[in-house]
Formats: sequence, C-alpha cells, structure tokens
Amino acid sequence: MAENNHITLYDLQVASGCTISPFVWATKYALKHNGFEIDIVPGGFTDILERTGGRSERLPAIVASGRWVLDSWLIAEYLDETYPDRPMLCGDPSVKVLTKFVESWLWRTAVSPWFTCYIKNYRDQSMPQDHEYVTQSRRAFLGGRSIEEAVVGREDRTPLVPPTLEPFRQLLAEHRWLGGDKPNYADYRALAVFLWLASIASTPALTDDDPLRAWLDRGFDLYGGLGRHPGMRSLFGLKLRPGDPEPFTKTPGGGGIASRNTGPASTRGESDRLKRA
Ligand SMILES: N[C@@H](CCC(=O)N[C@@H](CS)C(=O)NCC(=O)O)C(=O)O
Repeated sequence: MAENNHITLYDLQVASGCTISPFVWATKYALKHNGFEIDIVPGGFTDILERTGGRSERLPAIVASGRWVLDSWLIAEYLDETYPDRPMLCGDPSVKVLTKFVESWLWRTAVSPWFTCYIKNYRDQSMPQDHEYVTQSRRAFLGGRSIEEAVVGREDRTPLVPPTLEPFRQLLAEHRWLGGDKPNYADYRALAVFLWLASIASTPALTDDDPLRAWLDRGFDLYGGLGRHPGMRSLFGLKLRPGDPEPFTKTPGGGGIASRNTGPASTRGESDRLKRA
C-alpha cells in the first residue's frame, strides 16, 4: 500500500504550471483512477535528471512506498499488479493491445501533423530555462528544420486534421468511453493526446461543434476537473475558411460496419441502395 494513499509523481510542466507530457497526463489519470492522492514534484525539461536524482532523463516517474517506477506503461502495469483490489486500468490483456493500436493511430493521425502546427507554441509555452533545449532537441524530430520553418503554413494544415479523426469520432458516438460504461486506460492514453495539445495550443484545433467534444469534456472533467488546469487552452473554436474540408461527417454512417443486422427490415435501406447502384 502506498504511504497514506499518496504517490509521488515527477511532472513535466510548461511555464503555466500545467503538465505538457502526454505520458505524464496518462499517468496522472491512472493514479486518480486508482484513487491515489498525487504529490507532484514540479519542473520542466532540463532539470529531469537532477530532480530524479540521476534516475531518469524522461518522465513520468513515480515513487510509491519508496519504490521508483519509470515509464507510463510500466507504471500502469505496476498499478494493476500491485493494487488488484482497486479499479483495473487495463484488466483484460486485450485492452492493453487495443489501447496501443488506438494510441499509435492517434499519434500518426493527429499528433504528428499537430506537432508541426504547434511546435512554436510548445517551445514558447515551455519554462524560460527550457526554451533553448526545446529549440535544439526538437530540430531532430523536425528532420533538421528549425521550429520557425516547421510552422510555416500551419493555418492551411490545421484544418486538415479534424476530418482524419472520423473513425475515432464514430467509435465515441456509439460508446460513452473507450472503456465502455466507464473510462479505462485506453481513454486516458487517448485523452492524453488532446490534453497535451490543450497545454500548449494558442489557436484552436477543432471546430466548436465537433462531436468529439462530448467525450473530451467528460474526460477533462474527470476526477474533479483533472484536465482543467487554468493554464490549459481551449481546443475548440477553429474557424474554417473557404476550401477547407468538412471537419466531420454530418450524415450518420450507413453500411454494415456501423449498423446491426437484425433481419431484412434493418438492411432494407442499404439493400435498396445497392440494387439501385
Ligand atoms: N516511454 C516513456 C516515454 C517518456 C517520454 O519520452 N517523456 C518525454 C515527455 S513526453 C520526456 O520526458 N521528454 C524529456 C525531453 O524531451 O528531454 C513513457 O511512456 O513514460
């Protein structure tokens, strides 16, 4: 049992004090899911090794009952193994596998393009002592380009991301949480992507009427508004310009993937359409 139900979390923050790292965000939610109080060790990028007493160059890291655990996935596994009497984060092994798929899809689909749109915000919102480090280290992620070069055309590229989130939107139109009736680690890993963006974005990434908003608001509100740090920016309010693509599908999806076959009456519309074609 963690001492007095408290677990220490080494945070990775921007100047506003809010968490920037998606991995730390997922860990914060995981700890709250298990009912722990979190003792935050605050700080930014360049003091990680020193803060952790030389134990890690990356965050999150936690200390529970004197034991250090590094890495967000190892922390989630540690929590499920050590506290099986508390709500499981993953439970069935398939949750872990599918969560990794959802997460890697989201990183490829959203984080990757958003990174080049918001990298200047990322650097500028970071703690002043981290600016130089972020500027130099992120050049590698940008294929050798500078931050200033990478963000050119961001106004044209930002509106291209929302339509690509459609499969995720459709999933969450049918299910309250990725975990079903209740959130689980899949929700936290996916929410972490949007929490990361909200910690830095000075301009909105999603339109006001994006159907993802319901799940995002529910998620940000969890655990007493864990995702509502005053430093967080709104993700909503993207204004489309003539020529920008539709941000999401406005007509309900048809076809066999979304609908359930409960006999010919349920497929008649689709069958008529196929015959007409
Ligand atoms: N596999 C690790 C990845 C942790 C990681 O890369 N964290 C980043 C923040 S998102 C970090 O600590 N970066 C420090 C740096 O960039 O110097 C985990 O899941 O915890």
